[in-house]
Amino acid sequence: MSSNSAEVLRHDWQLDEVTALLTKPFNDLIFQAQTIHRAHFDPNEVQVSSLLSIKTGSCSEDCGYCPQSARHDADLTPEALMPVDEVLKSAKQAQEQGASRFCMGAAWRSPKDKDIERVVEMVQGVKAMGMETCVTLGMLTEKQTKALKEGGLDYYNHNLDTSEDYYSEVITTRTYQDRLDTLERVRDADINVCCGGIVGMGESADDRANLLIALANLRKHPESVPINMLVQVEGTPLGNVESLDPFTFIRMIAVARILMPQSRVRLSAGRADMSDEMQAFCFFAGANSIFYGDKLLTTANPMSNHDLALFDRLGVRSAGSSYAQ
Ligand code: SAM
Ligand code: DTB
Ligand code: SF4
Repeated sequence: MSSNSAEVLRHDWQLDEVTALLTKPFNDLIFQAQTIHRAHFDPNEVQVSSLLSIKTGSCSEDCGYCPQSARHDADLTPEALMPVDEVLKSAKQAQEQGASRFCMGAAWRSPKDKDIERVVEMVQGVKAMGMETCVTLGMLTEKQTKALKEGGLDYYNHNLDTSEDYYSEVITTRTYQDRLDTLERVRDADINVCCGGIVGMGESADDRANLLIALANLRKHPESVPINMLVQVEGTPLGNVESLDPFTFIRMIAVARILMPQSRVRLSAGRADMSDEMQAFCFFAGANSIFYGDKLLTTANPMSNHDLALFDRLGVRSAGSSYAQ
């Protein structure tokens, strides 16, 4: 099956259809998502990616959820771009613990060309270890995108974060269109796209549906779709929003699976605050990827040995990362 075969993949989802899915009786929704999941993936395999913050804090953007913005007051020690050898040491450790993909994140609005040179060295080093590579560096120029591709980058993470309507409530220093433009450049350079969003930021049900629509109606579905539950960080504007009903989160995972049947749907940030049972439900709803390792970028993630024990209890194996073909 081609990764974009017309009989399977749609790019014309409408709000009424997606709302109908998100509000279906829970059992019907989960059954539908699990059925689609099984048609495309081994239901007992979950791909594991490890994250490292290679440049931390002092970011000029004002993303309301993010502890790394210089405009907020989170308790965080800024750190300059890490030396290549330290990054590679960390990647080796992640590989020894069982990660198949190493994701490097930088708190930049957009990188400088000289930053890209160092990031390319990191990508080359991680690839040489036999791991897949992902970076998230903010907005990219065409030249930078090409340099990353030539360096062997497998995935670029750039999230839409929320619906276009709600976006300006959360971020004012760059536009939704800026994000779409970077995603286009990444697609044009033939780098796999990792693109998702955050829920639990005080958005409406329509905003959640419209986020999923924006993702699924991209010209090609992102190969990797991280669904983050907001990690509420003290000192950020969203540090104290009302928590989301866990079932709403599980429904988002299920509908992401239905809309983008061949994509890896990642149960991303927020797992440290989720019960094992809730995570198991997310896997049943079609999530088949996680961030693994004791830290996300700056906040806590479940301990690796806890995740390994959970996989064991669920009979889940960690998978390579292939996109469903
Ligand atoms: N600076 C780059 C950018 O924003 O594109 C890359 C790093 S940024 C930290 C990557 C993503 O992390 C954001 O787009 C957002 O989706 C996610 N993120 C950041 N803070 C979060 C939080 N508190 N809870 C959940 N997700 C968060
Ligand atoms: C994504 O969608 N989630 C990750 C990754 N892509 C870069 C980041 C989550 C960050 C959570 C807050 C923190 O640890 O700073
Ligand atoms: Fe900066 Fe990225 Fe955080 Fe926004 S999400 S403040 S761009 S590090």
